[in-house]
Amino acid sequence: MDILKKKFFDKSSQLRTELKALRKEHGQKVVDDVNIAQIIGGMRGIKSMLWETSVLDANEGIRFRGYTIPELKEILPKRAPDGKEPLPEGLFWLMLVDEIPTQEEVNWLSDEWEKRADIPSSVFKMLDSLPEDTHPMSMFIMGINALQYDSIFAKKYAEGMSKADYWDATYEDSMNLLARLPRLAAYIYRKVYHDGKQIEPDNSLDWAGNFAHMLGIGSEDFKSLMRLYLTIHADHEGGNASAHTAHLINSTLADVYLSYGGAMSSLAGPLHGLANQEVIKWIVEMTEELGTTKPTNDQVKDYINETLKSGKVIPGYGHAVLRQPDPRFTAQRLFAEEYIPDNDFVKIVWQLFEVVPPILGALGKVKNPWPNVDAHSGAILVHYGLTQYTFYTVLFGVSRALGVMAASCWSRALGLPLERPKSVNSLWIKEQINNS
Ligand code: HAX
Repeated sequence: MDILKKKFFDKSSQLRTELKALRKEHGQKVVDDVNIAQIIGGMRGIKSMLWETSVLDANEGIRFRGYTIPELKEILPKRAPDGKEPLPEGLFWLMLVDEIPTQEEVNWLSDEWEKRADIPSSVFKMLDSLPEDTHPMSMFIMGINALQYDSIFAKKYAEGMSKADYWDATYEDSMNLLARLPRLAAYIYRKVYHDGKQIEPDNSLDWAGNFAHMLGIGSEDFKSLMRLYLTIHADHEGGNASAHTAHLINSTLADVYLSYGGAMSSLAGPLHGLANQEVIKWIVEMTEELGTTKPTNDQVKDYINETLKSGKVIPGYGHAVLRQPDPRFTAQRLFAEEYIPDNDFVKIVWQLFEVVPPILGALGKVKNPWPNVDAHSGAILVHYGLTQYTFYTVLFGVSRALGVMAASCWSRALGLPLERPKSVNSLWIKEQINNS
């Protein structure tokens, strides 16, 4: 058994025993109320699922196993020569076993993923057969599903695997799929935007650095950006649409290829991960309409009001849980301040941070007028030459895999059951009101 798997087995066995006892002794304790607005309003805030890897606070933002993003930037292992940004391998380790890994442990994980990264040519052939205008996220989802034939969980289940071994097969599938995702995503990028001229992996690099290399943007600064980007987008507790989709599908004992593929379908919606492409598209259209990349605040205000008047949302602003600027936005802002402070699009992103919140606040209905994770990424990616914004949600998806896979391992190790909340109809709601 490898070192990470052994640690995971020990930790998850212990929690499984604890949770069993806790449920037996305290299972009937009431911990939350639900009101009608929550039922009609997309189950907002209803506490109803177990998710170990991260917790989101409305004001403070995300904590991964108790650590904020600035703390992770300090303590997760890094890589020379830049050595400033955390390695996503370290975050996966932390989410999976609740320990900050050593440099050696992270190097082991990079090597392990490198060994597992091969993708069969049948998957590439399938992608090559798709119509040229297929959206990269659809290609990504099809690629993930095309890899499912190789699921260890699915094979072992068909052979009669014991419940006690579900965690093991899920761990192996998760490690294999995580290893393959940068290659799959880079293949799609090079196929769609660079005439199919592929770049072979550089196995001396780490997971994110190699991804940057295979995309064809090999500068050290871009590799650093990818390390940061793939770390901060990884997990946002379990209730967000992509993570929750994975959790629901995986609870049926569908393997992680199927559940993560489903998560990516959720991420592909414009109210969720597709917002990152919508933000830069909206900014580029603004500069084109105004004829300048250095607009005044009044010009920007007019453009925002025009967007709102036409019945659209301001992409990159608002959040279902957060009530402050998203720390993932701030992390990207700090990166841009350090590396590319003079970029015009970056400056527009900062200008929007000043101009948008008062306008959204004045509408009186927007619960969070502050920027979310998607408000910043596009401007930085464009600077480094990744201008093809229809690819941006794939980048987000590669990162989200870290959280979804770690959480899926925990779900199977803890023996979490099939998810099955109760739905109600409007008649039932009216009866509750009349009976109260
Ligand atoms: N621009 C304009 N109106 C907005 C708004 C925005 N950025 N954010 C919220 N509102 C509106 C809502 O559309 C809603 O209007 P109606 O009552 O007329 O339907 C009202 O304000 C109340 O919404 P809310 O309770 O504040 O927000 P929700 O929890 O319902 O929705 C969203 C959260 C993120 C979907 C929302 O803020 C939004 O649409 N933002 C723009 C899209 C976006 O950036 N999405 C990415 C979110 C982060 C993420 O998941 N990244 O992957």
